[in-house]
Amino acid sequence: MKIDLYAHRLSQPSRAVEILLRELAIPYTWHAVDFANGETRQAWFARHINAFETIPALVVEADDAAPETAPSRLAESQAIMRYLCRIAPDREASAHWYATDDALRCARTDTWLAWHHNNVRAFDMFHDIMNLHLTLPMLKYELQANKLKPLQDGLRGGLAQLERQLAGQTGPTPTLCGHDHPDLADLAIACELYQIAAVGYRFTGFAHVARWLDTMAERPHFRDVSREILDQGRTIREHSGDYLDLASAFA
Ligand SMILES: N[C@@H](CCC(=O)N[C@@H](CS)C(=O)NCC(=O)O)C(=O)O
Repeated sequence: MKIDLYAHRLSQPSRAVEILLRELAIPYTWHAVDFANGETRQAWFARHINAFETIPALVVEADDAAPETAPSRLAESQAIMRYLCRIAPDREASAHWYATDDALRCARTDTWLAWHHNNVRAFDMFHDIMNLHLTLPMLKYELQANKLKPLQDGLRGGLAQLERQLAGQTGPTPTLCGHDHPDLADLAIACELYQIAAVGYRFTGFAHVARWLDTMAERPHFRDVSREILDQGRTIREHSGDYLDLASAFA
């Protein structure tokens, strides 16, 4: 099987898919898509890779496919991740991430994956952080107050729910569903929150979330795939100064 991943390392869902490919030891070819400059909206991408015009996207060719068979094109990170867990040759590893033969365990993971859209991803503030970083100093206060603050306020509700969930788990490794190994929900949500942790936001008011995120970020594949977002975060931090409210936003 030949797998091509179209992605970018500054994209949260792209990183989740790439980290999973590595965790499952599935070989893949990586293609950088310059989404910030509109590459996903170019005709070639929409026509041949993903009609939704987003990354990550996966193109899969079976080894025994007839020459006239078109490769499968997959979109949406959560669908892609579930697919990868279903086809991974290493069944033991994939069962940790998404236990395809345990309906109840999958339902619990799916619950948090679905929750993630409205409670974490919906308050993605990275675009506005980039805007703040690139804009004129005189506009920074305005952007912080009008754009970033409402997102920070919204995210706090999601962080409080995550905190309650993680506080209720008793295992040695903090995971959302209480297993001793993270699953797809841990991965998707951690990649999303790490995007702003890289800029320097600290979740000091949510101690269990902070510890869980640190534990996820220590995983070697997570660390390797997240290097670029860490560098980008550092650059933003060094140039944006106090405007970001790094210390107290989630205190
Ligand atoms: N729900 C989608 C979200 C994908 C998404 O928003 N990708 C962004 C990058 S993080 C993108 O491709 N944006 C390109 C654009 O909007 O033009 C998923 O999980 O795959």
